[in-house]
Amino acid sequence: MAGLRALAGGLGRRRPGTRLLATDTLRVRQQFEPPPPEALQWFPGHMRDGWHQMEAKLRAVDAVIEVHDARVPLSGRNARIAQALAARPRPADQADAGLRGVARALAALIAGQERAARADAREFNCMVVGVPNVGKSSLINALRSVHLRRAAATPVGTRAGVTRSVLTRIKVSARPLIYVRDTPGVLEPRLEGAEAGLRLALCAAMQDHLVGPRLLADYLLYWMNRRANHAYVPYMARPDVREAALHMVRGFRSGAFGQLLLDDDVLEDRAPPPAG
Ligand SMILES: Nc1nc2c(ncn2[C@@H]2O[C@H](COP(=O)(O)OP(=O)(O)O)[C@@H](O)[C@H]2O)c(=O)[nH]1
Ligand SMILES: [Mg+2]
Repeated sequence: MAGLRALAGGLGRRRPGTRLLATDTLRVRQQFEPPPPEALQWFPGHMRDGWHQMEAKLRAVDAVIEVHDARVPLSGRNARIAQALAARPRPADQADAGLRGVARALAALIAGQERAARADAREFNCMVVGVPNVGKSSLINALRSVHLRRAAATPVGTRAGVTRSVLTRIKVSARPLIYVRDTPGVLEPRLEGAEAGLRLALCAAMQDHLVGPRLLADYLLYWMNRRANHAYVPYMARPDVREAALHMVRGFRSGAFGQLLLDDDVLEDRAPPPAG
């Protein structure tokens, strides 16, 4: 419970002496104090360059595959990408389409494509875009492995910022002949609101050191509490409580609480009756 109270009160917000709260009377924050905007601004040089490279290549591609993280389907939308693609036909969203679904959608799109300008072109060129760390490179590698049974051609990473420039074309299918360009993830230079930024940061769309684990955990805690989702309690509280318990026992053994007579009550019962 001590762990729960510390968590429910928000990291670093616990006041000493506050009463333990039972889960059913848990009072949680109704608002999250936003971090300073600069904590969530991330548009480093490689993104700026990547964006210009992408814009330049956009005109030369037959299709754009926009990859989204299902945990942030809205916070992960990049208005700049949407604007740049506004003039192009957009196929319906392929939510949860799976790899074969994506490949099918791509093939259908390609089959129906007006290619008046380059009707003689033999191959199709696509570009994969999306915010950082959303699975763009993984998708390309998976398409390549499903269609060509070839090894990975573009590096995948758990951190944002692994793909740093618009890479050369990667072949992902032979019939029809399809090439895909990987791109660096781009975040908007100015994010829409702190919560969108924190949600993206939780999904590792920014490098963790920028926002910091404390703010990330605090926001996640706020988010879960607001939804009465306490799944973090067994996950978090158990090791915390054990650690706290060990600390307390060690403190007792080392005399940190003074000389405590554990048997004081038993001794009192046995005390001889007062004389007289
Ligand atoms: N859970 C889950 N993780 C994925 C998926 N696709 C990629 N990942 C992981 O997300 C991380 C980033 O993938 P990557 O392809 O490098 O993303 P990119 O930055 O958009 O190119 C890696 O740790 C991948 O293993 C997916 O569909 N589901
Ligand atoms: Mg990548």
